[in-house]
Amino acid sequence: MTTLHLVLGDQLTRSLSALDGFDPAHDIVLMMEVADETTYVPHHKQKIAFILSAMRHFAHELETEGLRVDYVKLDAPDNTGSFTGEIARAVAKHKATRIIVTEPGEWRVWDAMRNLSQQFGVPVEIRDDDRFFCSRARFARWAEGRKSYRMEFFYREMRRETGLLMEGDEPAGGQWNFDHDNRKSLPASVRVPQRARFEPDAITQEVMALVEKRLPDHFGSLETFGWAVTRTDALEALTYFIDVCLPSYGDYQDAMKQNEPFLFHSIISPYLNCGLLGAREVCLATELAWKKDKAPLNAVEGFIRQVLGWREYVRGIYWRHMPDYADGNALGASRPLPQFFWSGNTRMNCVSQVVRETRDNAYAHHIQRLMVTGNFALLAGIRPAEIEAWYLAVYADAYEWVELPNVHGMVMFADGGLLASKPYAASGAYIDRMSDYCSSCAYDVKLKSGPKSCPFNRLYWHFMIENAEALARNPRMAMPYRTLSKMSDERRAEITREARAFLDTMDDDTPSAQQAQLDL
Ligand code: FAD
Ligand code: DLZ
Ligand code: SF4
Repeated sequence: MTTLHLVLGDQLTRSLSALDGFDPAHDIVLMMEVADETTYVPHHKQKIAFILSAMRHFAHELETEGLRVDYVKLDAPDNTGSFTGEIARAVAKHKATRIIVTEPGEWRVWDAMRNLSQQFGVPVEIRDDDRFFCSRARFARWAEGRKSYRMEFFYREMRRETGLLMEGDEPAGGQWNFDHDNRKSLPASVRVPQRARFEPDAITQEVMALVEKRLPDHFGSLETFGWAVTRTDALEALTYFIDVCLPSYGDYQDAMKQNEPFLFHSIISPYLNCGLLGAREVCLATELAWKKDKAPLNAVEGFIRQVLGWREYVRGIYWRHMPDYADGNALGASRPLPQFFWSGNTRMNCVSQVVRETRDNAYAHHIQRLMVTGNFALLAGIRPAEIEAWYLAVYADAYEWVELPNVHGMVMFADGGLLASKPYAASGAYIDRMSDYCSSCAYDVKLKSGPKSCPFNRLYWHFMIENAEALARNPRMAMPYRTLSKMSDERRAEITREARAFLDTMDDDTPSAQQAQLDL
């Protein structure tokens, strides 16, 4: 009587529910590297190498502990290339009579797993993923009867339920929210901490060579690979964050700086999402830093809000509304994704910086994702499915359950306001306030029209004009629409003309194309 216990690439946690009750005498852990997962979007090379290397290290740890692991490598001769194909082979090979799996993180994989039993004629048990604070059922109870959701109310319930940063029934420090203190730009005098790279070991190097050989055209560079691929190293990264970066995390949470991709962020999302770190342990560790006076409350609350609040909230929305959630396009956005999202080849310095850092690191921090590339995609009216596929491909932490609500809901407002009460649309002034990008840009952030004016300024008002029907009645959009109503017809016509001219030629907005025009 052999039971197959599946461990997927984002389930690398020893206490995973699928491993409960594992019987070393009879049972087998099945782990599969499969072509389907590496290519369903053109994942960044670092993302693939990170996941496969972390999987191989995790399998090795299980084996060292005495568990039998059937580990299928990507280049194994009989590898069928899909989860279902590999499970079918393993069921036959081990004469398995039962399959156990923890609920997969993505809807498409969960859908495939729930049909396995019928396909193979063996019972399949799908267990809850208890690595999250809020189960799917718990979120459904919270969401019941609400037409739209607001993170703040969900988060307060989670704080009460977990007791994190609580003093009795009251929030620590008498306040739930320190966002107001957490919007500082970065003064030039503040030194940004160095980040250590984890040197690729033999296993990682083998995986990197495999990725380079099989997927040479995927986005991104492997040269700068420095991710932790074991729990021990991921814990080291967490400790460094808490000791060195956390005290300033709150203050500079929204800041951006030229050539400084990490600032005071934790850079632990890939580890949390693949299971090397747990959400509870990182929240408790940061809370402890506050209790020991090693980090201020605005920093620790700001961090816990992201993990206990936003992370659980977006997952709840994903599972409550999939598979239909992905289909919406409330603003009817229809423009194709420009090439410079892959090349970084644009004169907009902010966009170019974020794309190039993304290519080098498979990472950008939240405000870069939301207010630079995201804001641009929103203002330019990029087709939601295209920009969603981009975000899913390019970041080491990207899995659909967390990427989709952030992009579809928070960035593109494609869900019509289910996740956020208003679109995060902003002109160049926001980017100028929160970064030093504008001072080295070919465009002038102070100009609102003309060929040298910042494209974010031109596109901002065009976005408001184009989407007036959907947005003008939103009370949180009252201010921009009041300003718009005072603009003359001529000014509106000029905005539309200039924005369209930019949008129609934006892929030619490269330094070399501009030079070619000057040379004519
Ligand atoms: P920190 O700033 O140090 O934050 C700590 C942790 O909080 C993160 O590790 C992450 O687990 C969590 N967190 C913070 N913000 C969010 C959020 N909005 N949603 C969910 N969790 C959050 N995060 C992903 O993990 N995967 C994604 O695919 C992803 N796609 C995104 C796409 C867009 C357009 C936007 C705006 C945000 C996206 N995020 C995503 C959220 C956030 O940008 C990243 O979690 C964060 O940048 C990761 O870096 P960090 O670990 O240094 O974060
Ligand atoms: C992202 C990813 C990649 C690139 N490769 C694999 C893989 O070969 N095997 C695997 O088990 N998981 C991989 N993953 C992560 C999966 O896509 C992830 O487990 C599912 O999306 C969860 O539903
Ligand atoms: Fe970005 Fe505009 Fe600033 Fe250039 S001027 S960096 S395009 S916000």
